[in-house]
Amino acid sequence: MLMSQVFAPTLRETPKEAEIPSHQLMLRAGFIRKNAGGIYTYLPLAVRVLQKIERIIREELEARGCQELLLPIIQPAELWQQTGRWDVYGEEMFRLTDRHGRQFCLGPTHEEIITALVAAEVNSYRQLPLRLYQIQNKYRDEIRPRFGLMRGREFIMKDCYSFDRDQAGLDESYRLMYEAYTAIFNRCGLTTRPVEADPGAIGGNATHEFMVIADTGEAAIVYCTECDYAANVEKAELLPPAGAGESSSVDLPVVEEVYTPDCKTIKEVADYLQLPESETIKTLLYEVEGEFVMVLVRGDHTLNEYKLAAHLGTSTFRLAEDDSLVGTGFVTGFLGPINPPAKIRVIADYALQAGGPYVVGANKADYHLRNVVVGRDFTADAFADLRQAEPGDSCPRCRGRLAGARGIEVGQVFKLGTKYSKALNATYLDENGVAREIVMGCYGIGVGRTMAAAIEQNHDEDGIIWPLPIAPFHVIIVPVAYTDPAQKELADKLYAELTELGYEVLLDDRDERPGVKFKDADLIGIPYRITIGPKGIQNGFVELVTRRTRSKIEIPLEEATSKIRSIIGSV
Ligand code: 9G3
Repeated sequence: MLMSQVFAPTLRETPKEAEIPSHQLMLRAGFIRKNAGGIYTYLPLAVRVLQKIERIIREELEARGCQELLLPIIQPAELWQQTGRWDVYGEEMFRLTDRHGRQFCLGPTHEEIITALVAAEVNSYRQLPLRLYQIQNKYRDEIRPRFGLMRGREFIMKDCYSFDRDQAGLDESYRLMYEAYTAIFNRCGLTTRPVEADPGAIGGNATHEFMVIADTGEAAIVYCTECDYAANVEKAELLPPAGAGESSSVDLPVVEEVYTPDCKTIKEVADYLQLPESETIKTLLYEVEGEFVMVLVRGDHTLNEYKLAAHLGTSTFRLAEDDSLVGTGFVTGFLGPINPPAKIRVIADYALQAGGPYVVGANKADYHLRNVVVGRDFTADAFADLRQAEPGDSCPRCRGRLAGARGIEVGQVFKLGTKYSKALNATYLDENGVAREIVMGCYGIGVGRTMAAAIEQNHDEDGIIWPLPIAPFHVIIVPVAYTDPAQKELADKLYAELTELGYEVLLDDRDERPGVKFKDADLIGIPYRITIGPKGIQNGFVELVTRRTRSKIEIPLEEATSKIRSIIGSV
């Protein structure tokens, strides 16, 4: 294709609202344009990349027995009411009413739709396993769409759903999808890391997120430096501390009250008493289904609310507001587990089974208690894994050291179980004619997010560096002056020969200064550039520049095509 014809309006300046490289570069290189917050137009160069990612996805899924279908974007409210999710997602769901006053949503995901389809059409074990997928726009009214395609309100997702007879069947489908995802992201030239994640509201029992490791990633992950354990920090498990509860407290000083005027936060108390935050206990009061629960973590640790939800067996809880403490006797900033003003359930993070003595709130304004020994001066109703994992913690699998990284979630795989098949009555008759619930899994890939993540992982100060398998074009031929007949003849010849070999070639035929053409080629990120200039013509060579390494080599004209082919390889 001729550069003068490509609709890729490039920008010299970086638009100020773009904060991360992929967003900045896709705007500057003419890949996307914004229509509204979180809603974008994909321009031709972006569509070429999306199509390559989608082709890789289709090949890997079809090779594992998945069949593509296309589900409606407009979804009737009834199905979501049957699964009880119509009121769960609130503002995030785009809702609309048709001319007859019937309620619909724009599909944020398709569990309901696909399960209703299978419930209606599958009734025998002979039809299972069934794996269906689509590549389709999704709609989620994000409160703060940002980072371009990373967090949009309309985005392209590949969503796949597996339907099996039983858990063993689901385990097999899950394994196949996990394997497919590894292949897909490898073939896209992306380094991803699957991490254990928290199933959240979707339900089900197991889930992994495929993360592209990038400093701009929104997800915080920890991974073990010794084994292959990795997890989203929301989910990362921690073991009880070694030697928990062994320390004898016989000769430790008794609890004493200490005046800590207006010291409400852990930092203020630790600073005032001149001790590390690790020797204090953070006391949090939660309202859980109408009753107070006291949650204790070490002062320097962070409570992980996903783990609290898992321990409590519900996610409907919230931190008690100050005004809801009025009249209860609890004093904000001076809360503690000793002599609370009312009988209260106390749960504590594992870490408090060791260490100490600690400082805790005295349940009295401006006072704390010191020398508190867990087990002697108070005990919790339960000790659990409640704190947020951090780099430096011990791996829950091998006790190796955990390291931290940021990740971009480009895919996720879920074991759903029967949550949706139960709600929508998707059953099959087994060999003995007994009705059984279908066991489901669901598997998503953010296609636009994968393109953006590829840029986050592959760019430099001059622009994008596309991995060859998903590059919009493989080679760009840049004559210094296409108006020069000799350069034009050579450029056209190379273009024809490389195209004949199956490469996708751009030819920059524009009457622009060479510097402008080179900069555009670097910005757009075409993996290989062939420069044709007067010196080259004279001395019989062309120059091949590799975008990623910036290496430049001169190739004699007569062997240009074959040499270039040996360097680029097959596509
Ligand atoms: C909603 C809204 C937002 C949502 C959901 C539902 C996330 C919702 C989770 C999933 C799970 C999997 C199939 C492909 C892979 C991911 N945000 N999720 O269910 F109504 Cl507004 O989408 N779905």
